[in-house]
Amino acid sequence: MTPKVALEKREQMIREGYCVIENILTEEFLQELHDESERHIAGHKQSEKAKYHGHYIHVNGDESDPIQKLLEWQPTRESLNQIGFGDFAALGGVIILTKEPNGAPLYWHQDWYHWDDPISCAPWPQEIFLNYYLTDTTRENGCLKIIPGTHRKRIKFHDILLSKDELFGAERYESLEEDYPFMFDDHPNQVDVCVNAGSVILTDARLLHAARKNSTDKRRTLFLAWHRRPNTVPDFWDAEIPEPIASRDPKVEYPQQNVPGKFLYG
Ligand SMILES: O=C(O)CCC(=O)C(=O)O
Ligand SMILES: [Fe+2]
Repeated sequence: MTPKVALEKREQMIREGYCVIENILTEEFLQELHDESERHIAGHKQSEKAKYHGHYIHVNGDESDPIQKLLEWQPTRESLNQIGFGDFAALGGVIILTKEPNGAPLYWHQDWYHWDDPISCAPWPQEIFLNYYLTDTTRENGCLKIIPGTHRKRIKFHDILLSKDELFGAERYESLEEDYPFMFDDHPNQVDVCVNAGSVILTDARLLHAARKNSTDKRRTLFLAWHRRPNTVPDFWDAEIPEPIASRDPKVEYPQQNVPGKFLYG
């Protein structure tokens, strides 16, 4: 990656909340990961509760050599370094996620659990997930869709989507239908992020995202790896530091909160 491209990726992460690094895995390693995923899927029963996720399998690096190799993959580490994200550390495992043939779409959501922490208004990412795709993704087989900028800017969707508490707490999940208002709808600003097998999408945990259904007869598989950086201002940051972060007390423990509050600005 040239320094210019690396800077563009960083700026896209800050402005839009996602970016793509093409062809980060070799053909040989892709095959190894494919074999590893099929082995895990063969021994796994897809739970009815996970109908919108497909297979959802946590695997730690210490249980699997190929997964440990993925978590330490040099081309990824180099790219993160070049982008200025070298202080992001992997959380130790991956989630294998499929869309089975004719598999359901995934509802709109975001995966940030620290909305009550002032760090939530950081212009830079604090927590990201790396989605490594083992198959090409298209609008037909379950590509990721995202709404750019929603990691830092409140839109109407934030107020009308079911929160995860509402979704899981009231056991609505089991009865959630694909025509439930807004949860699976298209949004005028959404972007389909279609990639080649072996590419990785970096996504800010705060970003609103979903996945299309798989209307093909082939499984779509991805490896999702969570990465986190310390609660500090990144070295590359030379613009203004938002006041809530400048005055943030690092000793305070904030309870988990997936619903955006005052730190997501309108
Ligand atoms: O399976 C996908 O395409 C995305 C998965 C996801 O966003 C999640 O599990 O939180
Ligand atoms: Fe997600």
